[in-house]
Amino acid sequence: MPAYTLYGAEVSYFTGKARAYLRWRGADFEEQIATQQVYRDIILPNVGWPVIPVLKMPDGSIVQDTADIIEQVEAAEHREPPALPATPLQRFVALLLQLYGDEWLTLPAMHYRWTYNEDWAYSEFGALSAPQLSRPEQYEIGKKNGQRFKGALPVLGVHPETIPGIERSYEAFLREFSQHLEAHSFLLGERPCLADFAFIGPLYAHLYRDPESGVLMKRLAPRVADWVERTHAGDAGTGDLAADDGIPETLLPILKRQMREQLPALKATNDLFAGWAAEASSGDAVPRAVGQIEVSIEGFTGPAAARTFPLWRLQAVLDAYGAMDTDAKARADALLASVGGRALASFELPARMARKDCRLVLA
Ligand SMILES: N[C@@H](CCC(=O)N[C@@H](CS)C(=O)NCC(=O)O)C(=O)O
Repeated sequence: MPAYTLYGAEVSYFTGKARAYLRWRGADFEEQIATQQVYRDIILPNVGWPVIPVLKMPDGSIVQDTADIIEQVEAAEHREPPALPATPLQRFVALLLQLYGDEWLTLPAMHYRWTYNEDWAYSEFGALSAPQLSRPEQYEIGKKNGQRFKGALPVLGVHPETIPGIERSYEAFLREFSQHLEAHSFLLGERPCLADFAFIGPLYAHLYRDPESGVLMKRLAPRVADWVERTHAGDAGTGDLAADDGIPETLLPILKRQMREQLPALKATNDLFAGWAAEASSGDAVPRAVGQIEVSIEGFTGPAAARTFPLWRLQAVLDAYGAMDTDAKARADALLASVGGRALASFELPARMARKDCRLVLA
């Protein structure tokens, strides 16, 4: 019997991230589709809320959240090279790109799926949750389940007012990533790392595999489609990360885009989170959102929920920054200054968070 079981789905953003990582790691795993039964018998009793992917470890324990999955498998497998870069600046940038892949590229991924691939997505959702039913019955079930995900669009900031900005930004991102891939096989050099697995989240299931989105990616950025295929297959690459803890120059446009678009949203969320945290106590469950913010993408502005989970991913980034010695911090500061991210160096979360029973709590 394989050591690990990944419960997930081909259509799922974060299952793609976990799958690409497990393949690259060479972990002995099998994947089981998260049918209605799996949700009822495995996910809900162990996690407490309906979410994929979850991983069953060799000792039978269940892990939810892809960052925890990667961390726990890394600790159990003891293999080289590590998924999280060992050197300080690359580690920081990998976590920063994880924050971008997990919590910002959700906007184009979800927009293109639900605007251009809606019926297809319903059929896929139905087929995975009830494989025994007929296609029309699956479509009806898929429509019911899919509504929950489509309903996330306004929460994320996808509205008629922001859609032109989301599309402009995504197309520019594809150009920037293509230019990077002309020089390097993966994000931080010639082998994949955490940042690549995080980018697989949006760029595989939604933006490559959803039919209309896949046509767009292959037309505008065949190199990105090729990177998706390699990374999702678990390709080990042909070399190592950039030498001397370096950050490839060709990544700077992507980091600039992140600082321009995502950092203001994090800052606005953090201000609301501070208001909530001032009244809360250690151990309190952190709400999934703490009010409403505005997001602004390529000059198109609209409302979004002030989601707290991105602050949790940000906490990992800030911890990596805080752990740097003077030399690494100076290099990180120079990098941040060159990408318009100075504000990140002095970013302070009002309170620390932790995860308890698969939920965020105040530490
Ligand atoms: N932070 C989680 C996110 C997992 C997630 O959002 N999964 C989606 C499917 S790809 C889901 O099941 N969402 C249900 C929900 O958020 O209520 C991770 O990294 O694993």
